Amino acid sequence: MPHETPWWQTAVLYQVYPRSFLDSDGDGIGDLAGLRSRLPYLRWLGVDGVWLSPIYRSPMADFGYDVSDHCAIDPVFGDLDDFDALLGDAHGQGLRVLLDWVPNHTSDRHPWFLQSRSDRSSPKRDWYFWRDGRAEGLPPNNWKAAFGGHAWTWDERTGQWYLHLFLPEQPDLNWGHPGVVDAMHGVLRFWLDRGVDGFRADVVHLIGKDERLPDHPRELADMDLVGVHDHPAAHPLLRGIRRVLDSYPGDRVMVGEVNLGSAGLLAPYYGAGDELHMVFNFSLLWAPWDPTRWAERIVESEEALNPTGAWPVWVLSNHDTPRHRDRYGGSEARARVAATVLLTLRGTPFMYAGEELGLDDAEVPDGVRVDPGGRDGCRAPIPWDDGPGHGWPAEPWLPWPKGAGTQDAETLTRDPGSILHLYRRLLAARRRSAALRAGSWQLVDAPKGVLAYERSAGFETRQVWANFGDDQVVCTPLGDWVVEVATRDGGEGQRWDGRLAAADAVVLRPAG
Ligand code: TEU
Repeated sequence: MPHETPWWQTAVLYQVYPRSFLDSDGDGIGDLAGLRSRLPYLRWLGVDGVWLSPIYRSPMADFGYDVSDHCAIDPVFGDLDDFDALLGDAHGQGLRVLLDWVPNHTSDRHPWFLQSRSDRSSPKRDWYFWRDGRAEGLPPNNWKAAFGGHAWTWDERTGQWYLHLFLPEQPDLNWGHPGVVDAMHGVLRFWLDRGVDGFRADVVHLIGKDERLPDHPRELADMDLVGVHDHPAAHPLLRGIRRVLDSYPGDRVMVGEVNLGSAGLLAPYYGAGDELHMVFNFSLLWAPWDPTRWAERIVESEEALNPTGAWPVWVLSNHDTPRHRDRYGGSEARARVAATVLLTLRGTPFMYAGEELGLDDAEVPDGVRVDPGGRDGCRAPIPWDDGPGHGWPAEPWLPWPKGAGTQDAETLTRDPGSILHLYRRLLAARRRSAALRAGSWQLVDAPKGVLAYERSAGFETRQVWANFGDDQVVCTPLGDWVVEVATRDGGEGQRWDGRLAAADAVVLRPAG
């Protein structure tokens, strides 16, 4: 069978946090109709698809990552008709749609959990993890929850503890029970039948658990279990999930969130091409602003994934971490350099809505914070214009990001020198170049403070030179190059003289 590159390997995907994208009905919370009205903007920008953080019915203890009905849209976002309209419009405009799928846990208000907790003899009892304590008042093991405290909550009615690696409102599903496997496969089918292009699977490594639930080693006891839990039981489950996706036409995709440190630990989650299609690599999201660290992590990913044909994924920001502009000291110049690297690496980049506007976080005072994990700052609403309401019909649920006064989509669209236009040029350059979309990746020797690499496919070559430093540098590339994209005004289309200002980057094509 001829091997065609699947769409998701050449795509750039864009994460939408639906509560914060755009409100259409005046409740201050973003919704599906708001997003639908901005699809032409995404098309103009040049991304290939969106991933929506959860839109299912939810009590919102974790803003949608606590699902109480997997097959209904939460009324705050709209309904299934709104979803179908969004999906139809997106497809009509050539945009793919990925949903967030939350397999590790449900809401404690999900009917499955309500049944499970109702009685020790409930047929759904073992859909979740119920255990006796080690002694009076002592939870069954030493596991800690990601948001603090024990990963166990005592349930008075049936006199046992239940497991939750996140909030007590998010009990863990027991994937060792075939009923859970069937039900969660059914959820995938429900959305695949509706036409979604795939899923982002939330903390999917956690579904594989040793059913004895042994204590976490003492030396790791204070660590977030989410970041170290790596059990072989996940792999057959992932193969089963993959078979569900593969039974549909059209290259449906699953990108998994596997929160393990290094690329070497992520590689097994691709299986032999029969588990996750892609796994988020957060190593740059966690990296300091230092080109040596970036180079190490990119090389590590290449070495871990390339030999098996596993396809890398890059991400700088998401809804769980301060935005990268913030992490780099608030510098827009650095954010421009970071964008240039993100969109020219080998692998599928995931952007986080608003990074193309160079947004930083909102300052969210203590009394206004609503997220149990304190992640409100990066979830601030997107400013669409420079009016007082920034294009929102009512005051949004969170304060505006710090730069909202000048960094709205409309203002930046009018300014060809803006970071928004830089993203657009980078996305266009990637789309036109097989070397950037799918070519090999290799480090190039560069002066201190500069990250440089070459991408090539067949006879086509591109180079990227990115100065992370605070001083101007002069680089001496081999050969003659023309600037294809520059982070600063001017220079595009001209022969490159090797000069990079402080926090400055270029994408180059061979001259002639
Ligand atoms: O996040 C999982 C995760 O490990 C984190 O980044 C999490 O924010 C951190 O451990 C909290 O201390 C995913 C989602 O992206 C996140 O929004 C959810 O809250 C979480 O799973 C639970 O579903």
